[in-house]
This record gives sequence, structure tokens and C-alpha cells, in this order.
Amino acid sequence: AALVVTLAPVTPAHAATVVNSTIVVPKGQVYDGKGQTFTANPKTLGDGSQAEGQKPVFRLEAGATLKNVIIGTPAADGVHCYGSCNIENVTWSDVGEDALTLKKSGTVNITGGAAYKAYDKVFQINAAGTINIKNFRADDIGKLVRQLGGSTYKVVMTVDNCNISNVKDAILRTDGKDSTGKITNTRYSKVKTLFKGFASGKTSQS
Ligand code: ADA
Ligand code: CA
Ligand code: CA
Ligand code: CA
Repeated sequence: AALVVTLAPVTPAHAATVVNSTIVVPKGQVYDGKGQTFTANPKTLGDGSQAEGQKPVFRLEAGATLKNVIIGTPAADGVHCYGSCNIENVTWSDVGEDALTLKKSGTVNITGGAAYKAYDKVFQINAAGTINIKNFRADDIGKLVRQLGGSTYKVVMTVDNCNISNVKDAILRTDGKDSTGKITNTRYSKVKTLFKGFASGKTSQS
């Protein structure tokens, strides 16, 4: 008799999860993507172009953590933080309109991960606060951090132990005279300028 082997259906390890409506991470909670890739449904969240008003793939309430996630393409408006948030080992393989936005005051801690192919901005800061970027890789971007154009609230920006390449505009950019930028222990290549728009004495690099 012939031997018949029936194989169970297998979900490929690398299949992306298509996000149809924003995944909300509640206040103080941790969302661990375990290395999965998430992409935006372009019809419901956004196509990842430079059009404003796209929706995020993830929305983090105050004190939430997002970790071990790959945001693939399209990435729509990436991640929105409504207050402080922790972003650990999150990679944007092709940033959409931007990668992450601070929507309400707080501290954003980015640790590990990477962002690639950001036509303009990676991290968009739309409220007073602090952004600390550590052990991060960025390549082929316009700006790594941009405080909302024309805004004057204070934003503290730090970059430590990062690897940044092919930056068309600046690593850190502000229009706020109280905002500060500090870059330490970081390698860069093909970066137009490190800092843009800061008042004198508000930047340091070592
Ligand atoms: C631009 C735009 C703002 C806002 C921002 C963002 O700076 O002018 O209105 O949409 O992008 O949060 O992406
Ligand atoms: Ca924008
Ligand atoms: Ca892109
Ligand atoms: Ca945006």
C-alpha cells in the first residue's frame, strides 16, 4: 500500500499581519510582538505616503511599551504615543508618513531597533517632552527627530550609541529656542547636519 502523508497547514513564520484598525496598547501595558511583522491596510489606515492625516498602526496610551515588532510597508503613520512610552527593539523597514509621533507631553524612550527609508521625518514631536534614542540604527532618512515646525515648547532630545547614515537634512531639528540636543558615542556617515534650528549653547556632541 502507498504511504500517504498528510501535512498540517503551516503559517509561514515571516507572513506579515495586516492591521485593519489601529492596535491600542492601554495605559501602562506591554505589547510584545515577538518579532512579527505588521503592515497597515492602506485602505483603512493609510498608504505610507507623505499625505498627512494617516492613522497609526499602534497607539500607545501613557506608560505603554511596544517591543519586538517589525513595522513593514505600508507603515501609514507608524506609532502614536499619548504620553510617555517605551519602544524596545522596534524596526520600521520602510517608514511611512513618519515613524512615531509624541502626541501628548511625556518621555519617549527608544531602545534598539531601526528605521529605514523615511522620505522626511522619523520621530515627530508634537508636544513638550523628552526623546531618548539609544542603540538605534537609521538609514536613508530626512531627519531623525523633528519638533513640530513652528512650535516653541521645550523638547529634550538625546541620541546615544546609534549608527546613522544617509540623512538628507539633519539628525535633530527644532524651532524651539529652549529645546536641547545631545549626541554621544554615535557613528554617522553622509549626514548633512547634526543639529538644525537650536539656539546657541543648546547642543552638544561627543
Ligand atoms: C507636519 C504637519 C503637522 C502634523 C505633522 C505630523 O508637521 O504640518 O500638521 O500633521 O506633520 O504629526 O505628522
Ligand atoms: Ca507629517
Ligand atoms: Ca518610506
Ligand atoms: Ca505624521
